[in-house]
Amino acid sequence: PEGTILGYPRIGRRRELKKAVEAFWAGRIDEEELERTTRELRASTRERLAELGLGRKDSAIPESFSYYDQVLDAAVTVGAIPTRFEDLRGADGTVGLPAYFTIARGEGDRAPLEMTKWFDSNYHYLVPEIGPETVFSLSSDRLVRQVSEAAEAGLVTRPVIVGPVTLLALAKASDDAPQGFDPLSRLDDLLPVYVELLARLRAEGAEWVQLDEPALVSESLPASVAQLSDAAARALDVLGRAPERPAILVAAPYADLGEVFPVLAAAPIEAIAVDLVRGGVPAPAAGLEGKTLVGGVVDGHNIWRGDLAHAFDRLEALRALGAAVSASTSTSLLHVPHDVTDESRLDERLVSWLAFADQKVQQVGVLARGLSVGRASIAAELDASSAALADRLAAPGVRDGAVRDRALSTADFSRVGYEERETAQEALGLPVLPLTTIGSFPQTGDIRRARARFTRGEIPAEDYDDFLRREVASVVSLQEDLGLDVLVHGEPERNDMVQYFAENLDGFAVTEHGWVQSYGSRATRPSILWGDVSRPAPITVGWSAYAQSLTSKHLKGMLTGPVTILAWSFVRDDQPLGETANQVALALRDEIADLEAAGIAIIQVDEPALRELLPLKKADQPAYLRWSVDSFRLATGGAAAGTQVHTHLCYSEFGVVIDAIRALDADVTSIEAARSRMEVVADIAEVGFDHGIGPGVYDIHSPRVPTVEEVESLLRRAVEEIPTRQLWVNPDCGLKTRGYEETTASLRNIVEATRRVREDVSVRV
Ligand code: THG
Ligand code: ZN
Repeated sequence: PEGTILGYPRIGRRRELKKAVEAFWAGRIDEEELERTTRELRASTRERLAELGLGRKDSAIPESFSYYDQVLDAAVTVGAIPTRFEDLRGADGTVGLPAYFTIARGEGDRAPLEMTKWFDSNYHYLVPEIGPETVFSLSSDRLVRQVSEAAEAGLVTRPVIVGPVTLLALAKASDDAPQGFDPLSRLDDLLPVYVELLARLRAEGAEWVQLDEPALVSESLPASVAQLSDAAARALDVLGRAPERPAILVAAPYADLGEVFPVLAAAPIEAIAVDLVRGGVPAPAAGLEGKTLVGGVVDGHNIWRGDLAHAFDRLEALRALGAAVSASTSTSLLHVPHDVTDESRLDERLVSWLAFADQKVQQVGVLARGLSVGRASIAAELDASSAALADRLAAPGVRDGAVRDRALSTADFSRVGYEERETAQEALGLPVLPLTTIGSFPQTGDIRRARARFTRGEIPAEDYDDFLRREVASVVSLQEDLGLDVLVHGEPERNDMVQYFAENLDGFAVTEHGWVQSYGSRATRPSILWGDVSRPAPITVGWSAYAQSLTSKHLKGMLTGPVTILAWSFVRDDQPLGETANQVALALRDEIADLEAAGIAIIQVDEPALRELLPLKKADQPAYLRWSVDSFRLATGGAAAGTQVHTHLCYSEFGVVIDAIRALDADVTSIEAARSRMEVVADIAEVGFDHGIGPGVYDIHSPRVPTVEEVESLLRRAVEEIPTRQLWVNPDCGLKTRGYEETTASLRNIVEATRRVREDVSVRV
């Protein structure tokens, strides 16, 4: 086909998948009903894509549904499941839906697969575990059945599956594997299962199959580009020579293919999809004759309507390579919401600048028509797109003089030296091993219901405000009862740590139905950062000051940092990210000044996403680390020496970003550590990190309550490695997703464990 997309959102326009899957987990519907609901969802997706212009019979419609995650799908399809779940296979060796969900979510003592970020998107996949013991065998025919489901409806669709190289490159060595085992070493054993799958798909009528191989563009995986490239050559040689198979499209999105492109060009496959939003038009390569190049020119990462004329130019440049050319999205549309026409409350002018998934499918349709009939046939659409872009760049608010006139000096990015701050902060009177939490307390059903009723206009603002105040008061008194040292207000007023700020800053818009899958059944609604950012009024000061008025302990102000606000929003693409980050930073800087004026002496600026935005290409990383660190320093650089600035990062992978974390120059940094049983403290000690550090002692991702002894042993491990004057005691992350029962029990145990350790380390040295 002349136009296609690499994948489509799976959650449903009204999050039907989430509702069905969660109902199944809760036992409210049975497997048959889940199958029926999702079958309807898949059917309506195909119909929608056909209506939007993708061909019904020419494999233009991707078969890209997943019940939970596409990497888990591929692992289960080839039977690569950890030994601890082997007993869940059916009598015929297949892995059914209940087993699939158990592998995704864990059960009792059986830990689920680990979850991590999918390339530079905000999607999280499950990490396969593969060892020498893994027996590859076709263990699920779900993809095959989806192809036949489509065939029954008279459609020829294109099944999509994560390819063998990416599956292994993203896997980690299983628990049973020897030290240093590399899952990629199992490639030759895995390929026959893919060969068998291809034959099954072909037999079911599939004319094309799409193998997703984004690992080939990444420089951030354990395998080197050379190893990946070599693996791809071997894999495609085997798959390409398979006797019975559909035509193969290899998609390698998210960045430039670089030196791997010639390897794909030479492989015995029929098509290659390249990301022309993140990457360039490849150089000519041998082997392209007779192949199709699928040009990913419509941005799958972002919600901007973009420059269609420029997109068409790139397709024409691609044509010059001598292959047939087809128009596509740069990545799967998994990363964008369904349909901008569902948004009734967005400003009309803003809407005219946007394209969600359905609009992007239409854009692909336009480009495809241009490819087949000629540029002149789509001139009107190209002009309309250029006009919308020009309108956007000139619109009020996109450039705000007052924001741009704020001159920055180098001094704005620095505070006085750490020693001087440490001395000034002695006035805070904190004990050794100060106890605190990350910021949020449980978002109970009551809180969610009250917010929903307020949003729908069913309760007046004053009542909602009173409700929130009572929540804050109860969270403060709970922390006092428990004996924590630095208290928080619990954030009941925040729906989400980014959306809350977006709603209170100028330059952002928020959507009503703009859900994007984050992992499994969970989604977020990224805000749209479309204009220059400014703060019309203080945001958090009222809540923090109120909470502080209730206690004589220190109350920690809670802000979300500039990098995280950018990372979890759809960000304008008309200026460098660093510039946008600095605008957000200035708004936060003003907020910090107001918090200080309101008597708040400890302020946390969370940057859990600092690691997430790290570019895939090594060459791009230094510039990113520079602007991201700078924006944090600009946000916090105005804080007085006596104000203690905290930050929180949601992961323990200290390594790659340690220099950046150090450069943030926060007085105290809290990080995840409980799951890795404090392994991270050794790294911290090794690099000589000398500021305050709070390695988490409670894994909040699990409902388990850690015992006093467990926490005590973690703390003793930390105390051995890190000078006590640097150490803080806190959970791994915010408590928002936990219930009160386990939160209270866990915090009580943390306080007791800390009391025991303090007896031995009473001085802050
Ligand atoms: N906020 C935003 N983006 C994020 C996170 C966040 N991206 C990364 C990480 N955290 C993703 N983690 C989650 C965790 C929980 C949920 C979503 C992403 C979640 N979502 C609810 C759901 O799908 O039911 C909806 C939340 C709501 O009702 O607002 O539970 O913290 N911006
Ligand atoms: Zn966290």
